[in-house]
Amino acid sequence: MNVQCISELTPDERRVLFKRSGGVTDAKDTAREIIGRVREEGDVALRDYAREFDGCEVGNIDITADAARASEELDADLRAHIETAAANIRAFHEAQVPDDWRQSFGGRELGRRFRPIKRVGVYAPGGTASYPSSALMGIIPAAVAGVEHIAVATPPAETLDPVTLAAIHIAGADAVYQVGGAQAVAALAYGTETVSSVEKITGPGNRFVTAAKADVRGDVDIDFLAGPSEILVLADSTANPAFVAADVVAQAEHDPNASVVAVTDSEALAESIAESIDAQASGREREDIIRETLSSDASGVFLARSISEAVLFAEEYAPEHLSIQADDDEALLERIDSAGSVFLGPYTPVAAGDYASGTNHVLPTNGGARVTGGLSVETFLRSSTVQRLDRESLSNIRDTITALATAEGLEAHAVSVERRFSEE
Ligand code: HSO
Ligand code: ZN
Repeated sequence: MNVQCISELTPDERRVLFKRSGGVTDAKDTAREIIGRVREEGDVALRDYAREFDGCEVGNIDITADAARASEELDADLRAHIETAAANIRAFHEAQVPDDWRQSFGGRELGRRFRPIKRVGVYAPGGTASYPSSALMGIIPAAVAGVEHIAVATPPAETLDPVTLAAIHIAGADAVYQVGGAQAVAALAYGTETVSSVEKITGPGNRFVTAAKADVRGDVDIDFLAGPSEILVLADSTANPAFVAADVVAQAEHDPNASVVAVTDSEALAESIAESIDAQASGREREDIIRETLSSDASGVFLARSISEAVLFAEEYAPEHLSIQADDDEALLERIDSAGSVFLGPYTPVAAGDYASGTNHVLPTNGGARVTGGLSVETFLRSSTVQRLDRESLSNIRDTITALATAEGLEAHAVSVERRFSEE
């Protein structure tokens, strides 16, 4: 890997780094066509698409019982580890549950109430990206929020991944369907004979899933459009280059379209990180994918002229995962606003958050961290406001309401207030 100086990047090179896109645009037309067919033909379309895209004949679309069985039959040791991860994820998400509140604002009693969305759909990716951990991350926050009906869609296969099925069951899904891609999103959004429709669809998937989520948004709610994994490690001269490289290589193995970046103000460290990345990529089971990710223009080791330049670079990048490996990591964190999930210090590998520390790994990519956070309990809650005024607190804002209503030409609004004071 070469080290590039931030100050020497061309505008085009900067654009590739900062305006990442998951290639969703190309998938839009296909996704729309699939959605249309699922809406018209229901289960028949789901079975046809399983044949065409997944190369398998689907018997039962509803595999809820198979997931329960997979969990019973799972190797006891692995099951215990899934339960440990699930317990840690549950604990962190339980701490997020907001309390309803009411407060007096000059006699006006105002408050907020939080209630779970009733029916949600969680997409659990399959194929080479079949991640039991993502099933836990998608389902547990919904369960903690108190969602009544959690439906899970996972792509069909000749043999479904038993570990993912078990994780889906352990996390607390109410219904499990074998349906993948844009057709899964369509089925969850509009329903078929077998799949009952939901009010919100969450979870990461391939670009067809993401394009379909963008398409159905409006008819149903969605979380956000997540793309391939990203990591940015912000390091100073005190960082251990082998640790930095290990985290970079780890996220690089997800997908050739992943983006992996290390940025530092130390030239010596930049060189050692680059060397260590090359060395650690060698011999890995997924070396091909890792090498492809590393060679992309959206990945690299970057040298800043100062730690401030490195911080600005990280902030502009707005990565899904930000790892800070520096002497005063808390001070650097203070200067960062845009990151999906932050990992501080040498003993906090991103893989800890990917699997078992308890935080969620379904996070905004492609700069989405500028406007949103990752999956959380709030993703599955809605809020309403509540208020009670008495005669006195209403009279305090009476003239203000009447003046604004009159300015808007809405006389009946003004009258609805004045009536309260004219009946004495
Ligand atoms: N790093 C991924 C999540 C994941 N890692 C699943 C391992 N398994 C999210 O960007
Ligand atoms: Zn990962």
